[in-house]
Amino acid sequence: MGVPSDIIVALATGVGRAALGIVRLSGDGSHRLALRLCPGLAQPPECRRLVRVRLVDPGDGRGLDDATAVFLAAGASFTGEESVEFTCHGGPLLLDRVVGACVQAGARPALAGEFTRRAVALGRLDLVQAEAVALLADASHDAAIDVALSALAGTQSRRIAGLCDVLLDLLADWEATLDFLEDDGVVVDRVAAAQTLSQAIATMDQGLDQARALRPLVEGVQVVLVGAPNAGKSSLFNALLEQDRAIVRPEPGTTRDVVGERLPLGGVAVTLLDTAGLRTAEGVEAEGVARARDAMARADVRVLVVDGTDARREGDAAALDVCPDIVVRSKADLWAAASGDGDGASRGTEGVVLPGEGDAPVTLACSVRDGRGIEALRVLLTERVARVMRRGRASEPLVVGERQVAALAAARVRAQSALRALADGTPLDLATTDLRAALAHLGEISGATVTEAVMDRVFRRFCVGK
Ligand SMILES: Nc1nc2c(ncn2[C@@H]2O[C@H](COP(=O)(O)OP(=O)(O)OP(=O)(O)O)[C@@H](O)[C@H]2O)c(=O)[nH]1
Ligand SMILES: [Mg+2]
Repeated sequence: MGVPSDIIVALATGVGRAALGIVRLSGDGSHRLALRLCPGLAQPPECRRLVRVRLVDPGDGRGLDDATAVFLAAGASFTGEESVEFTCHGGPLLLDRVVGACVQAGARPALAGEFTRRAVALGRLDLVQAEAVALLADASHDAAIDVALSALAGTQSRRIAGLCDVLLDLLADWEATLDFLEDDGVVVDRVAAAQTLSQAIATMDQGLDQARALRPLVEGVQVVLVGAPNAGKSSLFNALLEQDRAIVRPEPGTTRDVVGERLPLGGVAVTLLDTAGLRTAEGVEAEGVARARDAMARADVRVLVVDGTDARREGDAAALDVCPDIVVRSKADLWAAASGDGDGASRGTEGVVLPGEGDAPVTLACSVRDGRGIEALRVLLTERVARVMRRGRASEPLVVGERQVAALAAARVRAQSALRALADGTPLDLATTDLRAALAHLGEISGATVTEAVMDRVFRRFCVGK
């Protein structure tokens, strides 16, 4: 990672009408460049001191804004580079003009996440902390903010470093044995090493479990509607959203892709997903079914929709290989009216919730025609979503987000393989190779061993100005 030196500029605050907007410059020479927009300043003011400035366009001398400025020295700014921050009035057009004037004076518009990337390149932050910065901007729940702040303070990085230390100590022992000592008859205490490695793997397992529980808090809760074709999934999707979002047709196989929409439930912004009907299919429909299964595997709450008018078992959980949290028996207006008796769910106009035992799913009768059961379903979903959120809150994460989880999972696979080699009595150099690979994967988490391509992927998700 080379140290970048050109001057970048961007609006650091949100686009749109606001009281104030911050324009940020970073790079060698940014103080000198900023002075060209501040004819009232003969030289850079004292660092970190807020000064009032009249900003002018250095090209034609026209006034841009009455603003304030802070000059930051290299080593004392967010990026670690010489930086300037102008706090201007908040009009989008005005801020555009200030950014444009900086560009005219020689700055380059920053790429997404480029300020944070520079902070990482200069060692001000590691990749875990950089991702925490993005999480702070994207947080849709206050628990996500707590997680991000603790990561930014370095808690998570220290835990990863602790894990690396344990593996590094083992590696040092093993390599020393391989290089010098084995010939002299000195051998590694495989039992003690296996114990240490088992503990490290247990820490990794705990970290992966925590990350799983935390995921909905960080990325949002997903509720998926699944079931056989024509069961009434899209109709229910529309009824819950109270809008005509998904196509509903009498013929089975209408929905071909996963359709997602935001649904607020008890103060949590949930993503509700409608999916293709599950059946053996070919071509584009088979792709739809694969996507439905994928969405189901990732979802936090699974609702199985069963056509209540259909007495056959093809739409059941077992037949469809679905493990639902809630089962909706749809089209209650048809089967309840026709049968007149049926089970408890068929009586009255309100859907009756049949309580699930233990982990057994709760069953609910619904109709989008007369609205029965829809409110009861909403209440039930709200309760399930709250349960998912509670589970995540308890955790103190080792890793957060898909990228870090993948790296930790990969580290665990190699650590496990090293443990097997130790137990099997396999030559130590094989276990050493595995341990080195496990360490490299742990290094990916903090960014010590990532490629530029991975960095590109991480920072592409940031907004410009971060
Ligand atoms: N009477 C009645 N008809 C319903 C109800 N819900 C859905 N339907 C009808 O059932 C048919 C299928 O509904 P959809 O919502 O498209 O079913 P789906 O599960 O999304 O179907 P696919 O996308 O093909 O898997 C349509 O003709 C709907 O009008 C209901 O509560 N009452
Ligand atoms: Mg559908």
